[in-house]
Amino acid sequence: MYQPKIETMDRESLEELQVHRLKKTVERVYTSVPFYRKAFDALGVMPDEIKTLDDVRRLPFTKKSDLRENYPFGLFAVDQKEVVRIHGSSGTKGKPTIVGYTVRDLANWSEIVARAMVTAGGRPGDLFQNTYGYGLFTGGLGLHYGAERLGVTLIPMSGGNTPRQITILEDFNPRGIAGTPSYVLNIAEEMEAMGKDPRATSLEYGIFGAEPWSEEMRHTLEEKLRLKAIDIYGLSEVMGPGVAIECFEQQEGLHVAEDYFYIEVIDPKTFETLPYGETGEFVFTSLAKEAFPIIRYRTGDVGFLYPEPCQCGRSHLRMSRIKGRIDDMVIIRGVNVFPSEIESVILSHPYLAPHFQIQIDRKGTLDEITVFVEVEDSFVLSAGEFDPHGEPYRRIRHEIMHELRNALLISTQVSIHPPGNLPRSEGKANRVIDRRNLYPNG
Ligand code: DLL
Repeated sequence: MYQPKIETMDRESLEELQVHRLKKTVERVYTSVPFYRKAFDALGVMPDEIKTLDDVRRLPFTKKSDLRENYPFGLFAVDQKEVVRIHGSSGTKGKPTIVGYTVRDLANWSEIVARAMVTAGGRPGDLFQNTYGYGLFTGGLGLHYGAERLGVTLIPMSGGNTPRQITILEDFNPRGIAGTPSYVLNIAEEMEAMGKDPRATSLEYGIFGAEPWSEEMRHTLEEKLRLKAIDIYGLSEVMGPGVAIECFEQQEGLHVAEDYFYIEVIDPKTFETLPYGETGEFVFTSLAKEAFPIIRYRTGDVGFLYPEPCQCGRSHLRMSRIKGRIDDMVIIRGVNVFPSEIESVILSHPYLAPHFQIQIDRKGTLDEITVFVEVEDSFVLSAGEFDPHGEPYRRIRHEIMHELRNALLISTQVSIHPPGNLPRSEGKANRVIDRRNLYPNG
């Protein structure tokens, strides 16, 4: 079995390796990136003062806006000629955030993804369908080279063209698939619409991530496609997919590739590092990157670190599934709500399709949520032609409002839609329509 010793290394040796790499990284950014030199100087911290992992807390944070302000190559620590690949993340506003990789960075990344694939239940010789988009997005090429490194027969489908995805799935019989949970769900539904049975494919495991998804979404995918749904996490600023992944043995918590990344959880208000078990914002420091080293990157992703080791035997820390992004969190009368909590309610409902969108409006000084949901065909069959004012539809709408209220402790509006009416995803699903800044004065 491909399981490098590093994954089961005792904590002491692992932390020794982390400190060694951290020192080199800190030295590298201080000498090669003016942005970091300035930030270190402003805090009065010199690279040679960083001697232990706890010293990381003395280092400055890096934010997405710092990448934007240094667009495109201002945070690179090597000459552009040494950068052999560029990736980026589109985000929601303005220019993409750009990152770069040297030859060694790409080799390390492939190694990390190869390890991740094994952790997910993959093995050399597998056929594997990659539906992550190829391009500036790290999903496509990241999985691609990791799979090749492992010795997997990789089918580089990229996203979209769903009928062709289905043909390949049926003709090639892959054991594994990768994609956003929302897009692979879309493929399964298209199969059903064509009268095919998505449970009858050859798939045994799916590597899903790049967007927040809930435990209920996992059940839906596992049920619809009869496979094991594994959560993979990553972000371009830190590397791309593979920063952390669940093990197929436990499927609980994502093992962080700690030999390459140092993880912290901070309180986003006080910036204090939180103990294991407490929920806050994930922060990463890269330990071995050349082209784009990053110090204490504030991901905006919310979750916690498991205090106890995993039963699978890997010694690397586990991060929780991402609850959501701080930017997507809505605060309604003091209660924090993440779209994934709404997803959990919708996917547990027998008559709702696993699709939804959330619209946030500001009425005066108050935020208001409207949840757009879609009824299943089976409901229309029993309730009669879709009519949002008709009795069965009004009843189900009230039922959902009630369930959302119980789960979220706030009231939401619900807008009910006929089957197939809400947008389907071909990559990262767009769950939140934020209209708060459209009419800032209410
Ligand atoms: O989404 C990298 C990736 C590709 C991860 C394929 C997994 C699979 P970015 O486009 O830079 O990179 O977006 C990163 O996506 O900060 C999270 O908010 C979100 N995200 C990524 N993985 C997960 C996950 C890729 N498993 C941003 N669960 C991150 C929840 C995720 N959110």
